[in-house]
Amino acid sequence: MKITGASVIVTCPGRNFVTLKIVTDQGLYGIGDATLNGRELAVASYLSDHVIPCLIGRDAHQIEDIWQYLYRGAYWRRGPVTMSAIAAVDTALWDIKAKAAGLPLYQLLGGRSREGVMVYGHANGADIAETVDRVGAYLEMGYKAVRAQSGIPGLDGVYGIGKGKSYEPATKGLPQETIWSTEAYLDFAPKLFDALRTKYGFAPHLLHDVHHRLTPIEAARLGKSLEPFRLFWMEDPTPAENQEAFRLIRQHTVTPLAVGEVFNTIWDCKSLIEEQLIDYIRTTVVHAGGITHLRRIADLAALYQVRTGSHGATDLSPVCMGAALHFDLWVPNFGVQEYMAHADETDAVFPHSYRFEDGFMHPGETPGHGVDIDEKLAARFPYQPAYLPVARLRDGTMWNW
Ligand code: GCO
Ligand code: MG
Repeated sequence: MKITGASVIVTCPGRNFVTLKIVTDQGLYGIGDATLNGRELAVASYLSDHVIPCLIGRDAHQIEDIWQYLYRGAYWRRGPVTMSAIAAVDTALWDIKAKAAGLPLYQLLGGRSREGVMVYGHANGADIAETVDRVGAYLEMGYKAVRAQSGIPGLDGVYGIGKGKSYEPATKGLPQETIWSTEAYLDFAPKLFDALRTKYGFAPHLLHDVHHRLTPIEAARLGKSLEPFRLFWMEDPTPAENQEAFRLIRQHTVTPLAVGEVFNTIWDCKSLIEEQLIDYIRTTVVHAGGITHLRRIADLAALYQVRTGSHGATDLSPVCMGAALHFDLWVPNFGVQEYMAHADETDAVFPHSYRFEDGFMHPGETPGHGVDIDEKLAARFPYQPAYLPVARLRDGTMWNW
C-alpha cells in the first residue's frame, strides 16, 4: 500500500491544533496529532518542508522502517519538534494499518488488557473551598481519580487555575507573565489536601501537579508533608533535565512521583526508570514519537514496575487522545490516563468514537484509532498565535512555569 500524499492541517477551534493526514493508493487514509503547544508552526513546517517529501511512494505498512528512517535519517535526533513530527507520521500509519485490518488499533497492539481506561479529571478553584466543591462535582460524574489545583492567597495566575471551571494554559497573543512564590505554595498545598481528605475520605484517588516549580529539597519537603493525605501521585515536583535530582526526593518521601509530559524519548527517562526514581511515566503519543516509541518506553518501565500515566491536557488533540486510549487499553503496566474534555468546537472538528462512562474511557470499536478530522470545518478556524505563560519570582527573576 503506497503513500500517495500527505498534508498538514492547522486549525484553531478554541485552541491551536496541528494534524497530519496521510493518504494511500488504496483510498485509506490515517491522521496523526502533531500539536506542540506554543510552537505549532515549527512542527507544521518540519512536516511539510522536510518529512512529507520523503514519505511519498513508501509502503504505508512499513511503520517501523519509516520511524527509523525519520529518526536516524535526520541525523539531528530527538527534541520536541522532531519527535512530535515523527509521532504524527507514526500515529497516522498505525491508523491506516488498523483500518486496513478492519480492527480497532488496540487489537493490533495485542488486544485489551482491561475493560476500560481509568482517567483523572481536573478540578481547579480560586481557593480551597471552591476546589473542594469542584472535586466533589467530578466524583459525582463518576470519576475515580481527580487532580486538585487551587489558587494561592496573594498569588495571581497560579498554574492550573482558569477563569471558569475549565483550564486552558495557552492565551492568545504573547506569553502572559505570572508570579510565583515557593514559600506561599509549600505552606498552602498540605492544607488543600487536608480539606479534601476530611471531606471525601481516602477512597478517591487524588493527584496534584507541582509543574516543575520546586528545587529537589523543596520537593522532598512537599512530598513528606503530603504523605498523610496519600496522594495517587505528585507530578513534576522539580525540572527533570537532571534525572539524578530525583534520587534526593526519593530518599525522603514515599509520596508517589509522576514525571514525563515534556519528555520526548526513552533517553529522557532512562535513569528515572532504571533507578526506580519515579512511579509513573507521563510520556504520551504526540510528544514521544508515537505509538511505536511509547511502547518502547512502557516496556522498559514495566521491567521496573513503573506504570504509565499519559499526559492528556486539552493541548493534545482528540487524535492524540484516541490513539492514547487504544494504547492504554492494551499496555500491561497501565496506571491512569489524564483526561480534560475538549471544547465543543474542537469535538466538532475531530469527530471521534471514544467516550467517557463512570470514570473510565473507552476508545470504541471503529477500525483505526477512531478519530477523524472534518477539514471543511477546520478551515473555518484559522491559526491564532497563542502561548503558554511564563513565571517570575516576586523579585523579577525568571522561574520555571
Ligand atoms: C498537565 C500539564 C499541562 C501542561 C500543558 C502544556 O499536567 O496536564 O502540566 O497543564 O502545562 O499541557 O502545554
Ligand atoms: Mg503536568
